Amino acid sequence: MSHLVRCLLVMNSTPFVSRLIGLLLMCVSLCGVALAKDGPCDDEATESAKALYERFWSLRERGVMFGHQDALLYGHDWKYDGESDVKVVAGDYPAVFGWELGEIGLGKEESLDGVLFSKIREGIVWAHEKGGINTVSWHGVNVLTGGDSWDTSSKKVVASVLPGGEKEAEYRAVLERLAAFFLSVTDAEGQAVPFVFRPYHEHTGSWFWWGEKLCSEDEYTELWRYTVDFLRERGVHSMLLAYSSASGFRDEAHYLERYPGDGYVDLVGFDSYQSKWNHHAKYVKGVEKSFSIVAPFAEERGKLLIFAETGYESIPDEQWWTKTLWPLVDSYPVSYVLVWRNAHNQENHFYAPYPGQGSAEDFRAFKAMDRVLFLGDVTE
Ligand code: BMA
Repeated sequence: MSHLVRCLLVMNSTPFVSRLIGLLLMCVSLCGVALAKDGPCDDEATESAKALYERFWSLRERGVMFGHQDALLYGHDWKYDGESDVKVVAGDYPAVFGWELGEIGLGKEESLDGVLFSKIREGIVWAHEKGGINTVSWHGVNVLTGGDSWDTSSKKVVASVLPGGEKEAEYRAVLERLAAFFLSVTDAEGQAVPFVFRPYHEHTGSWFWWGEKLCSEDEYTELWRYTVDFLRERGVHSMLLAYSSASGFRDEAHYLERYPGDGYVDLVGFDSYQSKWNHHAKYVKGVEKSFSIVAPFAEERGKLLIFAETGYESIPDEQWWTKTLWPLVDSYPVSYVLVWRNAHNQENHFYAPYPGQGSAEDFRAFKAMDRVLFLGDVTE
C-alpha cells in the first residue's frame, strides 16, 4: 500500500491525486491496519502515556476529534468564570483541549496570554478526568535577546541555548521550570496526567526564533532532542510528542529536513490558517497538498496524523465548518483538528463560535456529523 501511495506522490500533487491518496489511507485506517505502530516514542513512557497512545489509535478509526485552544480558561467575552464557548454553542466540550505555556520559563505566575499557570494545571487535570485529551504548545521566550518567541532579530538564539552556548545555563533554568510544571500535573491519585507536547512548531516558517531562516537544520534537531532529553531525564515520561511545521512545505524532503527522528515524535502534522491572504481556494489547496505529503509518511512510520492548528479568524464564512474544514479533514485518517483560541480581550481574535456568532448554526451541524468527535463521543 505505501508503495502505491509513493508512486502517486511522484505524480504531480493535483487535488485528484491528493484525494486518491487520502482515500487509500482512509481504507487502511478504517480496516484497522496499522503499518507500523510500536508504542510511544519514549521507551520509558508511563502506563498512562501508553494508554493515551493506544486510545489515539483506536479513536482514529471512529473519526476526527475536535480540539479548541484554551477552551476552558476564557472565551470571547469571559475569563475564568465561564464554561467554554464551544460547549455553550454546541452542547458539548471539545474532545481535545489545547494549552499554552509561553513564558513559563520566566518563573512568572501568568502565561504570555495572561492566564495563571495554576489554572492551566487545573484545566489539564479536569479535562483528563472528564475523558478529554490534552495538548500543550509553547511559545517560549528568546533567552538571548530577552524578547519573545517572535523576536527574530538574531540568528544565534538556538546555538546560544545549546551545550557550549553562551545562554546554556539560562535555557537549562527555563527547562527546569517547564519540567517542574509537567511533573506537577497529577491526578487525584498523584499520577502524572498524560498529554501531547508540541514544542518548536511552525519551524518551516521564519517568524519564531527557531524558524527555518534563523537556525541550521542540525541546530533545530539538536534543540528538539536536547529539550526532550532534558525533560525525560527530569522524569517527564507522561508526554507524547507532536511535530508540526507551518504549511507551505514543498515536498516530503522539505517537511522532514528538520525532523528530529522517530524516537522523538509520536504525532505529525502542520498548522495552516485561512485568512484574507490565504484565501479559501489557496487555503484548501495548501492543506490538501500538506496532507498528501504528511499522511503517507505518518502511515509508513506509524505516527499519528494531526491538523495541529487551524481556523479562520472571526469566522466570517457562516458555513466554514461543514463546507471548508470538514471536507479537508474527512479525506485523511486525521486524529484531531484543533482551532485556535477565543481571546477574551481582542474583539476579532477568535476561531470557534460564541453564542450568536454567524457560524454557530453550522458549527452545530458540524458537531452532529457521525465522524466528528466531541468530548461526549470519546467518553461513551
Ligand atoms: C498566537 C496568538 C497570540 C498568543 C499566542 C500564544 O497565535 O493567539 O495572541 O499570544 O498565539 O497563545
